[in-house]
Amino acid sequence: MNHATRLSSAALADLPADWARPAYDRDQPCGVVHLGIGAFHRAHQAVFFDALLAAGHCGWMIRGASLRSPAVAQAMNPQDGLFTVLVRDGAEERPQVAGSVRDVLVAPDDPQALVRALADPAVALVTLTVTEKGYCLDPATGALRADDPAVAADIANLASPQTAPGFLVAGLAARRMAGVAPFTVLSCDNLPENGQRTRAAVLALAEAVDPALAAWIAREVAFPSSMVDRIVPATTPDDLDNFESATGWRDEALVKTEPFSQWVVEDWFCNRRPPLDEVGAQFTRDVAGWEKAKLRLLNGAHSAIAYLGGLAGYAHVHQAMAAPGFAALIEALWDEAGATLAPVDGFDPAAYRAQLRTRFANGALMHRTNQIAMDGSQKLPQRWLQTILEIRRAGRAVPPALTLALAGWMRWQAGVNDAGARHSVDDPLAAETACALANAAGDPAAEVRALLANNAIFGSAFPADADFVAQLTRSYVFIRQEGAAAAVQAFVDARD
Ligand code: CS2
Repeated sequence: MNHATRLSSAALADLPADWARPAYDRDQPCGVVHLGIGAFHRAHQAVFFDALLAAGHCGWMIRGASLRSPAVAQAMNPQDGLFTVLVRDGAEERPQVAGSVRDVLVAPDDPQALVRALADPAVALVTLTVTEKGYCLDPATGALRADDPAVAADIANLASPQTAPGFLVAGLAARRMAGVAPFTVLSCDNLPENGQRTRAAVLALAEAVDPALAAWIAREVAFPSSMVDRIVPATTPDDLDNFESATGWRDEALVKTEPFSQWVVEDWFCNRRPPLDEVGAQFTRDVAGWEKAKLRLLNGAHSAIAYLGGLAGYAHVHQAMAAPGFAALIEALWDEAGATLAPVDGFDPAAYRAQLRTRFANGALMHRTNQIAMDGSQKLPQRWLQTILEIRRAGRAVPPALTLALAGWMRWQAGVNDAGARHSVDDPLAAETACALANAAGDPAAEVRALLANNAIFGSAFPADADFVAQLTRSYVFIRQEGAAAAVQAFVDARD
């Protein structure tokens, strides 16, 4: 067996000549702290900052932080923060080593170290990818979940925070005390008006700790919204091993992704603004339209593929997209969602849809349906439910594709697919959905009603919409009896 070399600063010069790598001085201040340094951050924001540093803009190194697990720190710190981005499309594979991450802190190991990093005057920007549930908000109302034990712990003891809003408040409090200007808080999660939501979470937590601090934050801190887009499947142990045997390099922090990448950022900063527009991002006054279109078209379709495709036994997005009926179902879902979108300057829905067809067909990504199926309770409101509500409030017919997708989510909660194979339901509300199903004692209509009664996900309008409940129940019963593959086929046949 040959011995692979682990990626590190010392080994940079030995990389294959055609791999892109950082040629800039990495020993410069961190202007960014990133909360939630997973694969998505590495393949998206960190690549933009790598380009910024490569273009000669100084002071934009990133200090990463994991709020839960030490895994990323263990992968990246021995590599001096370096990692490879593998851009994959068809047979084409382009490795690029990115250098924008300095190091990674593990918040639970040393929360004060992260608060100190946030208080560093060189830091002008805090970016976040903490996933939907990381904001500790009620998915239906967007209010801070004061009943969450971690939120309650942060309010009781801000000296040792646990949550993302808690760290932001503690970091801002330290800066205020020291007379240092606040950082800009930039959410990069798939939530509508993610800046406003982050602001609401931070202000609610600050208010509970110190109303004067909350007032200062409300006055001084910018919380731009942003739309982020790049498909980044979770890296698997096989990906690491295959990379090692193909190249002779071991990279524990490798990420694989698609060529496409987009970042639209609201132009609202209270501290230095990184000139991201020079490296392909867009600054705009109004991100809401972009976010809504991306969430309803890309993510909405993704979740439909995840549940219906997963139930039908397709492990990967491209396989589901090639299966009978799925492409037509997704077109129907896009028609339904597209009708709720107001025109956005610079956004061409037809071109976007065409691009999505190609992106979803990229088999080299091996994007798992299971990965997208995670945390559905946190994703459904912005991906499907708001769309359905708007359609119904406008007095229009129940949208059948979105309704079928929702029936697929409901069936997914049972933890068993069309073929009887079991899957785990990876969701913070999994215990609640399991309990709802158990209480319905095998009656499908009662199962639908029990799941819809979950206020945190659905609010109160859905159970009261009789036509919608009837159609949802029909779709659910069909999936339960015939399977999701047959339900998708029947949906398409009925439209022909
Ligand atoms: C996906 C997203 O896992 C999911 O829920 O829908 O991560 C999706 O791949 C990205 O938003 C693409 O930008």
